[in-house]
Amino acid sequence: MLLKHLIPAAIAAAGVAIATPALAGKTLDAVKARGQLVCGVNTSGPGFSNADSQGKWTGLDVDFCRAVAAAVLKDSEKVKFVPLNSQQRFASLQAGEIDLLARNSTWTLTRDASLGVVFTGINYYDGQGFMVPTKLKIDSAKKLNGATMCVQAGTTSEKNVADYFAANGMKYKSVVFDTAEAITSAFFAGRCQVYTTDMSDLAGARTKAPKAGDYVILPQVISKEPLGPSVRRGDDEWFQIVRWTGFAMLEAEENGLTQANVDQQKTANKDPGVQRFLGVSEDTGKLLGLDAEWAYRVVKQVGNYGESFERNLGPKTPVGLPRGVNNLWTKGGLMYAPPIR
Ligand SMILES: N[C@@H](CCC(=O)N[C@@H](CS)C(=O)NCC(=O)O)C(=O)O
Repeated sequence: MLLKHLIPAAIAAAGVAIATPALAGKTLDAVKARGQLVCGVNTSGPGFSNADSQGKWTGLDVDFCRAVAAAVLKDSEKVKFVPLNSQQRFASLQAGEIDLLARNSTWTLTRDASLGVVFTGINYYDGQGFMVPTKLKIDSAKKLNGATMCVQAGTTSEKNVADYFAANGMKYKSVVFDTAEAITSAFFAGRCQVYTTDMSDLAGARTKAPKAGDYVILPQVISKEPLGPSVRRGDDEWFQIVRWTGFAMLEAEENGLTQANVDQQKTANKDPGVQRFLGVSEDTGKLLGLDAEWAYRVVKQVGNYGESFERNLGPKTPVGLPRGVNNLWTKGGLMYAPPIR
């Protein structure tokens, strides 16, 4: 082989990367200039995003917004939360009113390809189900023929329920609402026999019932609802920042890095992967338009994915969901981050 062929081959074999720093995208510039991240969230989704009486927001999606603020603005508190109902959410993102949408939204082809938005990942694997009053003594979704169905406008739930009933040769009468508030109060007031939405939503809604035991969630899961954040199309740099922030939360968990131990681990843990992740040995932030400690701050200020899950949705919370498929791939779940290197 000629020398001129050998040299590029040798470089490739040695895995020498030619690193080019990311150009700061316009969203990153705008967020930095503003000193605040504007994040679209659910109006009231227990475990996902909820404001208390002091206006303090908590939830898995809220934590996601805070993690991006920690990575970009070095301060997880620098977030303005904009509550959006199901129909408003993508239009608001497309119109530039928010920098990021983190609002229990299902990644579908139509949404990803036609709404001017792109999903950056999945922060909760869900599926659609049904909740009914216990007193109706219904134990299966297959027995819902002829039921009145509370459903929210602008959701995948509306479409999936139509498919499910058609596929099973059953009929239903839908009662459509625009907000979670309206739908839960109507359902608990008996205006419809069934409430259909994502399983996590149903568990959250049940915490608002006058008596949780009066309602039962049926076992059937009728769809795949991969919930994840999305950003506006056309800003690849911003997309990368948001996507890798999600991965950083998973990678931290996989490496046993928590909010409580990350400072100690920064010096004590000599694993090259951990040293790189925390910005001690290498600067992975440079390629994203961030600094070396971006991932360290996500863990320090917000925590890893598992910590966020446990404090917002886990068995010890009122929502009380098991980790299930949302566990790490190393523990039998689906959560998997590509290498941060
Ligand atoms: N994951 C489904 C459903 C998400 C959804 O919007 N669910 C309703 C169920 S009540 C909700 O969260 N509403 C709260 C609100 O509108 O603020 C989707 O993306 O369409």
